[in-house]
Amino acid sequence: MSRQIIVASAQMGPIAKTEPRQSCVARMVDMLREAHGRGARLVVFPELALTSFFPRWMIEDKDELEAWYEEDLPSPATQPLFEAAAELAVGFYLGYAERVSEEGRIRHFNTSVLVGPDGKIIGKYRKVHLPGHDAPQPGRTFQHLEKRYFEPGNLGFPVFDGFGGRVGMMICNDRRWPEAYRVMGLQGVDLIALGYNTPVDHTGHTDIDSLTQFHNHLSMQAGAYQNASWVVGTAKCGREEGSMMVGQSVIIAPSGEIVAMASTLEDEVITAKADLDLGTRYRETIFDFARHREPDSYGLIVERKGAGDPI
Ligand code: CDT
Repeated sequence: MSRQIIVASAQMGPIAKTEPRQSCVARMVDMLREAHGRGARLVVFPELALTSFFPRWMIEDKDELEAWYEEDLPSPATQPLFEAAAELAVGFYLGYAERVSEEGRIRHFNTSVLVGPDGKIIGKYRKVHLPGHDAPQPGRTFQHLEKRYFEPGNLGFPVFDGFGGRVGMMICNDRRWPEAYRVMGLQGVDLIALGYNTPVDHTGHTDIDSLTQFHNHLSMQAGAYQNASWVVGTAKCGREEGSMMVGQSVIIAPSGEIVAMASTLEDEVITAKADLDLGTRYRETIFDFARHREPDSYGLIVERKGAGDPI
């Protein structure tokens, strides 16, 4: 049976601080419809796609801060997206800030969900690699306070059955860490959906700002190739509340080649036909993990949390 599907990356331009969630969702529904018109079955939206990228601000007022998070999805504001997905039979990945009551306390995560073509949630992922700081850094025009506003994800890197294959999720900074891809590669991932918000000047070293876009693609292309997986990376981009963020959302084949790339810094849909069997030629040869990986010889064995297997 053919495992070819058309996948879409639905890049978003800036979201203003005052833009209501309903407006962001309307933008996403428009793009979902456009992607459907091009035959897409899966649409990948960005990280924290329902609001402006609020970790750039130090927010001291508790109520003001809590207003950036969502509880259960679909919420009244996001319902139209879930309904459009079911109507069109198009699934999606959506990043959002999650507030949840867990282990007897309120917790906050930078989260994504994978939604099936029936509009129902297939799986959830919580961002593991939180960049930035837990306290404001003096002298910075924009803060990056993910460590203050979120806890590291506690769901590992799960891979879900869906869209004719095995689908995993990452969120932004995760894409720079090879182990994130490898944990999913070891589970036979076919396609990794990920959204990002990446300020051009995120390192604080202006002399390497010009490499931001290169490193964005370098990480995802390497992760795709070394784990024989498709990667769909979707930006929220452009000048958002004064902070310039990179675009160039991409669809990357298991060869590591970019097969589609956004050309604007605005809302833009790109699509590609993804043959989920394309990874097989790598998985059965150069990246046949069972035959060629030698974890016992690595010198350092890291135990996977919650499972006994060495990675
Ligand atoms: N959102 C996110 O994770 N952005 C980071 C850059 C910020 S580092 C202070 C990224 O890796 O793209």
